[in-house]
Formats: sequence, C-alpha cells, structure tokens
Amino acid sequence: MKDIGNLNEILFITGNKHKYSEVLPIARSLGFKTVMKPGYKLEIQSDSLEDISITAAIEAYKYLKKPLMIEDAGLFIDALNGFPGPYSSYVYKTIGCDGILKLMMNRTERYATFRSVVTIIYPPFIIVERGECRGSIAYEKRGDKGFGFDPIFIPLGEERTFAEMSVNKKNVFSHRAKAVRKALYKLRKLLEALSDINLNAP
Ligand code: ITT
Repeated sequence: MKDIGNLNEILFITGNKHKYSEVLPIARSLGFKTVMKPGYKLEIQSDSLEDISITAAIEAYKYLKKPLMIEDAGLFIDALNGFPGPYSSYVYKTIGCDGILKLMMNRTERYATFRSVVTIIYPPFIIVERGECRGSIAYEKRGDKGFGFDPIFIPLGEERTFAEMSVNKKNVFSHRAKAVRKALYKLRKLLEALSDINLNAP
C-alpha cells in the first residue's frame, strides 16, 4: 500500500458503538484511522437510505468541517413489502425483534435484505457506496452479540444469525462491511492519486 501520510484520519459519525466496532477493522486494514463521533447524525425522514445518508453527511460536515463518513442502514423484509426498510431504527425501538417475529408468524416466505449506504465527505471528494446482504428471518431470536435485528437475521448460506457471529465473521457477509470496504477503498485510491499529483507538481 502506498503511503498517504496524515491524510488517513476520518471521523465516523454514529451513536452506535457496535457499528463502530464493525467498521474499525475494515478501516484499519485499508490504512485509515477512524474516530467515533456521536451526536452529529441528523436523520431526515425519507423512503430512501441514499437521501438519509447523503443529507446526514452534508449536515455533519457543515458543523465539523473535517473528513467524515456516515452510514445508514435498514432491514427490508420481502413478505412485508420491504418493511421496516428506512424506518428500521424507529421500528426496532418500538416493536423490536419480538414485534417483527410476530408479524412474520405463520409466514413461510422469510427472505429479507439488509441494505447499507455509506457517504464519505473528504474534500474535494464525495463518495457514496452501497452494500447488501441477502438472508432470511429466523423463527426465533438466537445469539447475544451485535445489535438491532442481528438475533433474527440469518445471512444466505449460513445457519447462524448475525448475533451468533463474531464481528469478523459478520463482516464477511454484512451490508455495512461491503459498503464501507468499497467506499474506503475508493477513497484510498483517490488520496493516493492526489498525493502523486502533489509530489509531481512543478
Ligand atoms: P446511527 O444512526 O447513530 O449510525 P443507528 O443504530 O440508529 O445508528 P441506522 O439508523 O443506520 O443506525 O440503523 C437503523 C436500524 O436498522 C438500527 O437501529 C438497527 O435496528 C437496524 N440495523 C441496521 N444495521 C443493522 C445490523 O447490521 N444489524 C442489526 N440491525 C441493524
């Protein structure tokens, strides 16, 4: 990996320490130092994770004026026409995993997708990347790791729920890991190009 010197620090705007612990090893492996920054994620109401993620990043940047990354995610359940989707945070706080299991009672169609949209603002660059993880809704809660809907989500090809996996194992499958990896990889390439240009400037 080329040296990008002190260009590698980036704030991760989230109040969720589990998200941070998932992002940390990915960022480290790509040569970035991430610092968790709670309290700056303004969430608009929208049907689109992209809108929520991009708007939140712009608003946070207006205050902080430092390179930052923000992520918005949701669980889209096929049999419920994509519910709770962009409203996952509210639905988790109100009816939780038990409420979703009730809505899914007697349903044999159990497919669902976790989606994530990451926005990085690192002037002059703005990067938006998406990640998805296809899987199914379990019949009961299993595991005590992770957060949110992890105890009821089984990624395709696995038997364990996300809540039964280590962070590293969840990162093999997860929507967030895919989006973060793509976004930080792209940023790294752009920063390398930028330092090449600066080094070779007359
Ligand atoms: P920040 O907004 O502070 O980043 P949050 O937990 O509110 O943290 P989101 O709005 O992106 O994050 O996520 C919406 C909800 O979707 C979240 O509260 C969980 O209930 C659920 N969710 C998202 N990603 C998840 C994951 O990897 N595992 C389990 N549940 C997840």
